[in-house]
Amino acid sequence: MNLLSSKQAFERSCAVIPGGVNSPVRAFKGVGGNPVFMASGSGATVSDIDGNSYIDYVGSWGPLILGHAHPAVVSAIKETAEKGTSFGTPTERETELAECIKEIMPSMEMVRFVNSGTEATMSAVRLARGYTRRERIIKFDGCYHGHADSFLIAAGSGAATLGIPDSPGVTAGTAKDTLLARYNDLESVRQLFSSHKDQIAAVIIEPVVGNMGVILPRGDFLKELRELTLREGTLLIFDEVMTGFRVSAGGAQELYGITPDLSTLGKIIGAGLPVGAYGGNRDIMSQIAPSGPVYQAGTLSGNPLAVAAGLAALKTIRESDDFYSSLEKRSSTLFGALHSHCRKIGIPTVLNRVGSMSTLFFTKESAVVDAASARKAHTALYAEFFHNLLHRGVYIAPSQFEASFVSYAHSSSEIEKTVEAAIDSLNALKESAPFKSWMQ
Ligand code: KE4
Repeated sequence: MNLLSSKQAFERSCAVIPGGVNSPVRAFKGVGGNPVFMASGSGATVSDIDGNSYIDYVGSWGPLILGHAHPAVVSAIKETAEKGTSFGTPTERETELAECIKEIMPSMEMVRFVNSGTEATMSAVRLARGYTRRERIIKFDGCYHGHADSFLIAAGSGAATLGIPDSPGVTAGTAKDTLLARYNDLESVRQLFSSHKDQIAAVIIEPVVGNMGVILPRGDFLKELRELTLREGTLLIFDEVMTGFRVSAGGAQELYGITPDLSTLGKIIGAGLPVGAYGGNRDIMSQIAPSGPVYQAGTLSGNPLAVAAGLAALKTIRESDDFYSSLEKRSSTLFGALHSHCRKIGIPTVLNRVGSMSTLFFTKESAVVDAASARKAHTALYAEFFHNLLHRGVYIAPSQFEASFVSYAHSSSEIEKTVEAAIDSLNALKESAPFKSWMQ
């Protein structure tokens, strides 16, 4: 496979863009080698600047649940652009999109649009602090909520500890207000509440984790977290930037039957254009300026193009009578085939999947249930698997700690082709030196 133009393009971009990319995970640091520069996409396929085509399971990291360049989305963007790209005034389409979200996710009685998932989560946390007049938040080790300072906090030693900055530039003053718990471990949350009584404004969680690779909530974890936060007067924020409209129409909150106080959205509601949103009940959301004192603003928030794309996507999803059932079928066929082949040829793996988001962990652990168990995965083997697939025309997430996604555009023949390429890739992996030394 010729990747020369991508290599040259990367050398060129590294001269003017830090790391040659506009978001770190695109740089292939998790799998090695040079990133592939894409030129176009259509349906389930992307094509790079060397003319290679790939069946795409990244889907721009989640937004493209309809696939690339869906006709309804493209024509909505075209028609809107011809009437102007932004006015900096309210427009009726924003209200329409908010009403649509509220109908599908009733916990979001009121919605505010922003331009990214990060803006949504940072605004939701500010709102929770303003509403409760408390300062600390709890997040879970390994969960990612965007790059706002409060979220860039690594786990210190142990699971329940004061946060330490995960990035230069995050001050100790910020870090001290972010407490860390362990995902799927309610006791680690209880400990924080008892040691910080009446100080915790919010617990923010990825209800299904996508950013440690996919990790599912176990048993009554989410239900008990909801009950605990209600007892403590702490707001529960479901970060559904990835899971919203992904794991079911109404997101994880519908799938698991939990009503959070605030939810954050992104990705799919923009169908590939920059959108984020946060929302919750009227009492809380009315605290947001200009109806209340908690300030939040944005030049292009709710801009016509992104709103038109999001409306077209949600309308297309709602008009389909088998959207999530067919996604479920295709996803279970694909990932089920991969996992059973690993078992057949003796490659230790754990498959975590909810609907069309999934991660195959190369690990000897019996289960991957939190950051600690996820980090035991053999990232070099994942990297080998990634490149084996890439050279067979299949593009999955370039990191063991990310999710891969099936879209509605993935046809059964593309799924079959992917299974074939994956079986070849796994057979080759089995014969590789890293695998053999791992199994000694
Ligand atoms: P953005 O600011 O990247 O739009 O959204 C941040 C965010 C918030 N919450 C969750 C649950 C998320 O998954 C994200 C962003 N996800 C990553 C993929 N793991 C975006 C990819 C990237 O960083 O380039």
